[in-house]
Amino acid sequence: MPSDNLLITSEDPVSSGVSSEDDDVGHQKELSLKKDVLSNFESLPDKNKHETFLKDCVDLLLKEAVFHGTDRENKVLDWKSPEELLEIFDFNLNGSPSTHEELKSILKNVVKFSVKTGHPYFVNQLFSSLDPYGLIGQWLTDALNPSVYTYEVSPVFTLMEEVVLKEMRIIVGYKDGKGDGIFCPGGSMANGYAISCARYKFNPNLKETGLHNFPRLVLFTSEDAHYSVKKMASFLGIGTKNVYTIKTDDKGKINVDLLKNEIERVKSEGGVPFMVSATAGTTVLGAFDPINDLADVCEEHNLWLHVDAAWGGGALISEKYKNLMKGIHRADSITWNPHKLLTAPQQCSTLLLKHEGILSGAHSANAAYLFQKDKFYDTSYDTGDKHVQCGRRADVLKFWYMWKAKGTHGLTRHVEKVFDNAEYFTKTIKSKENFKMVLEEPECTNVCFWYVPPSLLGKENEDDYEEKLHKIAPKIKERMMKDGSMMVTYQAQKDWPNFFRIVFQNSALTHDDMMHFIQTIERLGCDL
Ligand code: ABU
Repeated sequence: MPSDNLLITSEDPVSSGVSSEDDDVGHQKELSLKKDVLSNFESLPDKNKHETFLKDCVDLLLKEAVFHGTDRENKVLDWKSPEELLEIFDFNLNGSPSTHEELKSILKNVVKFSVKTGHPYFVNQLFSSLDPYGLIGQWLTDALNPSVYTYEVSPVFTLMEEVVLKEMRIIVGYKDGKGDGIFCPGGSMANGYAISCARYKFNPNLKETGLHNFPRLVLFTSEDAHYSVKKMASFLGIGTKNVYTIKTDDKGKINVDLLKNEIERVKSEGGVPFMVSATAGTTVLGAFDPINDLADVCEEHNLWLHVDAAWGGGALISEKYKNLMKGIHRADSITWNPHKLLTAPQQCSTLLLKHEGILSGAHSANAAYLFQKDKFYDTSYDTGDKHVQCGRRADVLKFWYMWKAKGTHGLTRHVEKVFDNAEYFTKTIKSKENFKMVLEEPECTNVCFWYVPPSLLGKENEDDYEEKLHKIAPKIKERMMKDGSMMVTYQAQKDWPNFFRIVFQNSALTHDDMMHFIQTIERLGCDL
């Protein structure tokens, strides 16, 4: 807890170097504790001082966060409102250092009040799970604390990134794995990079001249695409109004005929289309846009085709499911986040490109203090300048290490198991009268559905049915968070009332777990 009692004043024997004659053993102990704590400011591990502390902390994390936090017998979360948490958790920072005992107790509290996203019953987001190999890769990344801009600082990670990105391009189907790629801080940024590359390809002069005297550039995506496409268009000066969102069909896929009409309309109005951003696995419904059809349109109009496969990309690793993204090798760029379907720890996002040189052309700034051209080694390995970031985490290691641990076959088994769970869950709820699907045939492992409580069963034709159904999912969500039993998200979309979106990406889940989810929702909602 707060360590104000350890504040050292100028009168203090430790700082004055004077010890009184009647020091007893207790006082000596106190003094050595104070001395120990006073050296906390030094940023270097000291074997005598830190080895036991670090081992204790790792033990604590293993016990509390890793094993306790992922045990089905335990809660997914210990819900506290912001007011309650501010009251019981010591967030305050003050002038004096804390003891190791205090620091360990703080760690324990951080775990206690955090959501256990590795818990099998955390099915709330497009990420979950706690992969042991990914975890140790993440911890090693932090122990080495590299920044992947130059080979001199990050030799292993520089080469590792190139190997992983090439393997991913091979899986995508780019010829001989050729092209380019980067690790990005999240899928939104990867989509932003794609827009930037597409624009650079459209006219490289823009890098220096900016948008001044440029025509109105327009890009197209579906109404169900991730919101980052609009955000990034705004960030890059294109403007959200120049992102044309095309309606989706009843499966959540972009309507290609409408897209064609819109391209013609924009051209007739003096706009200049330059890009289509398709989605492979939409955020809510998990729909896959028809990539081959979009590639045909892009070829005809000379547009850059980007595929946001941040979520669905993992399915490429399975022969059984890669057909969902037929034609993806025709895309100019692809966002693929291994931290989603493949469960690498957060964050692990990539942008893959078919073309070489565009990333660097669009983003390099040749900072002479960092990317010296007269280094003693081949400076083409100083890959950092193609990123807009300078300092950059090595997100590759955890994923590469997982891949080593499981082999490509293991990653395939993982993907096929999570699809099997999604299919089993779907089949089961379809057979129940109190569950209703949003899409009859979900394509990915996010399944959207309504739970219909007994009070609303058979009342679909009543005027206030949808209004009442709209309130069911939020109430069940509140109850599950308060009892800590599971976490699944809900949303309203299009003109549908609130519905649940459950997401499967933990390959340790079983069909019994699928039944558990169904029974938990029924238990929490049967009286509504
Ligand atoms: N790309 C962010 C996805 C957020 C979510 O639905 O989990």
